[in-house]
Amino acid sequence: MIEPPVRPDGPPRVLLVDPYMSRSDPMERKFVELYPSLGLLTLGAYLRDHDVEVSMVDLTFARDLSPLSRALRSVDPHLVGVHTKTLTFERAVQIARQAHAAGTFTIAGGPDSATRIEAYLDAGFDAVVPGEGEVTLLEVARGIAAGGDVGAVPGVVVRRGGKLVRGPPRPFLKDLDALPLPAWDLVDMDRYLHEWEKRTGERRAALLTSRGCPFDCSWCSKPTFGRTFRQQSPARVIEELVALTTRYRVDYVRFCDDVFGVSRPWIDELIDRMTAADLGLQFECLARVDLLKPDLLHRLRKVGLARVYVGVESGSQKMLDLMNRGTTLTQVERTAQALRAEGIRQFWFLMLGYPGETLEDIEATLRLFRRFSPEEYSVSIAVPIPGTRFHETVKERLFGKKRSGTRGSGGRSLLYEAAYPQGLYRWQQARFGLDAALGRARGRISPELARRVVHVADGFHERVARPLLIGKNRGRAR
Ligand code: B12
Ligand code: SF4
Repeated sequence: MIEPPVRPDGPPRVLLVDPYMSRSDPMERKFVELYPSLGLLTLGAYLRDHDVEVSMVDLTFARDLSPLSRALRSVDPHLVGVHTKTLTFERAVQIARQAHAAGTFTIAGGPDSATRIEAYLDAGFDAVVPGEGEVTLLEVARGIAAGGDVGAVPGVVVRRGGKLVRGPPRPFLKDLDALPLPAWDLVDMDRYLHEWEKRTGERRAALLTSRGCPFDCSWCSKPTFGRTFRQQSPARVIEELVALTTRYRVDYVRFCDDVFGVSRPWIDELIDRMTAADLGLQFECLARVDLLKPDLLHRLRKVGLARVYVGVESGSQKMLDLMNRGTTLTQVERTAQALRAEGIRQFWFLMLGYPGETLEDIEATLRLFRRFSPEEYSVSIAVPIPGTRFHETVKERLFGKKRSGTRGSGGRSLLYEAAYPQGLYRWQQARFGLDAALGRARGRISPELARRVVHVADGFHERVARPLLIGKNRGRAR
């Protein structure tokens, strides 16, 4: 634990760090969409509004940690605050070490440290903020700059004498409209926009209109905001969209909310305001099939909705119910049809290997996928994230320590003893891949050829792959 240095030299100086490095992550780079961390940009803006000097090291485009060493020298911060995701744990720890070597207090926040507080404190961080960060970080920054102890600040966790010491709970912000616009100038926005322009021809940026999610899917980890849900007003959202279009010539935005458009009156007002503002934007969002009514999709398309991420998850109603998803196959079908009719691209999330799933359930998912042939999709092997009901259900059946975390699986490895061996799920993923490839080839190959390929692949599945791959667990739905 670093003793907070007494530096009665002006306002607190905070250095925020995003440890994600796209270059050192060649496997993920293909899949990860590059946007600066909205959490850090909002934290930075909030601190600045309260007279804190804020700098940021965004490692997204960096090759090594040299930008951090430079910033530690030039900024001489009172405190280094690191955003954490499971993927970046090791780098976060290296950052804490470098900051300590420079005599600086280190604090971790974000989804990974929120679920593994002790791991971060054990690895050398002085404190963790597992919840909403704005007010807590401000109070910590002021406390550290004044040379005080921050162990009792609400929302902070530290280790004292080997024990975890938690400050009192930090209430959630009541009014998200009171938050300033993200401090985009803290990162290299030109570089992000340039990368997007190169890839898609569009200048893309991300924004959030809400925090949290009121639904309760049993595999979903919501470490920071839990089941709480707060929204900005549609007017505040328009203010942010106008700023992005005028300052950065953004022409495509991603609404990064956990679920976009939870409230129908809210989204109707947003659409009215977007129509009036006439920003010429296209946009994408993640939404639920129970909320995406056809008339709403029609209105959204008219104001620029180009693509929707939909959590379809399974083609079996039994599985949707086991996941506590709260959606029906009828809603999935209605939404998929409406999206197709409106010409909006659909990206489906599908999941295999959830407890209770049989081969017949997987076939039902494949049939649904074939019927609607979404433009994009991801089919992952279910990942039991600590803290979720799914994890609770299978925690006695997790594979060895290395595989039991959420780390590195990316939905490609089986992390617990499920109904079938990993090879069976990988093979099923390949079957979805074949269908998707045939869907993409539509127009270039004859429908008859496509049908024959599917027929041969299904025959191979029935006669060879399935008997070979289900192994000893034949027919056991766990
Ligand atoms: C939008 C989003 C994305 C977007 C944009 C990401 C970005 N650069 O902002 C995209 C689609 C690109 C994306 C990609 C990925 N994401 Co993502 N994403 C989200 C999502 C839905 C919202 C994130 C967000 O902006 N939240 C709102 C802000 C305000 O909250 P916040 O970031 O948590 O920050 C607050 C607090 O945590 C805290 N805080 C945060 N940092 C710090 C630091 C300090 C010092 C302090 C004191 C406080 C603090 O204060 C902030 C303000 O109150 C979350 C789910 C969620 N609801 O959080 C998943 C989530 C963060 N993503 C996740 C994952 C796994 C990924 C990927 C690794 C997926 C992949 N394999 O492609 C990549 C990683 C990309 C990267 N650059 O790191 C996981 C992380 C799980 C984990 N434990 O690591 C989450 C939690 C989803 C989940 N439940 O699985 N993601
Ligand atoms: S999966 Fe989506 S809808 Fe379900 S609880 Fe998580 S964020 Fe909410």
